[in-house]
Amino acid sequence: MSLSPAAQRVQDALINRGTQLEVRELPASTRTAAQAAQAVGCQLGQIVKSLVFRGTQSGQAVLVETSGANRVSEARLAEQVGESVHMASAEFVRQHTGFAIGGVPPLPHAQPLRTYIDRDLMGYPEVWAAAGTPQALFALTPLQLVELTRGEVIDIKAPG
Ligand code: 5CA
Repeated sequence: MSLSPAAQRVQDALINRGTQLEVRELPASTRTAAQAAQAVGCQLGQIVKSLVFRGTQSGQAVLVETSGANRVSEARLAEQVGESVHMASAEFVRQHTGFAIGGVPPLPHAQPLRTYIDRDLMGYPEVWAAAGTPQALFALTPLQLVELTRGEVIDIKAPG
């Protein structure tokens, strides 16, 4: 079945990186982590949220791959990045990733993004990430997520 253009861009990147990972476009919305988990029948924690933050001073984009069950601690992220950070605007997200919020994938991006990965994701055999649109996802192992994003695995969740 043919994919929408944004989902196809993700599928092409996965092929180009030498994987056999397969993008699936679903009939249901996967715009939020909860919807995504319901659509594929996995735990909320297995959904990969690709969240973009912006360095307050530098303006640099930082990508955080977070478990769907967690909130990102901006304080912990700031420690890693070396400056305070805040959630990026929808426009900034599109500019730096090439995708709209709700479908931002771990790759490919309009510009290379410094990437951190929530350590909690490493505890699952399989996780699901957005694939370019609010109805597209793909499954991968946490190790594949690390390899594909060249991200750094850190403790990033907000306590509580
Ligand atoms: N497809 C789903 C599951 S993979 C997905 O993309 N979820 S997500 O969590 O990665 O992307 C949605 C996130 O975008 C929200 O959790 C929220 O942090 C962020 N967001 C939503 N609206 C805005 C907005 N207007 N400006 C900035 N960030 C936003």
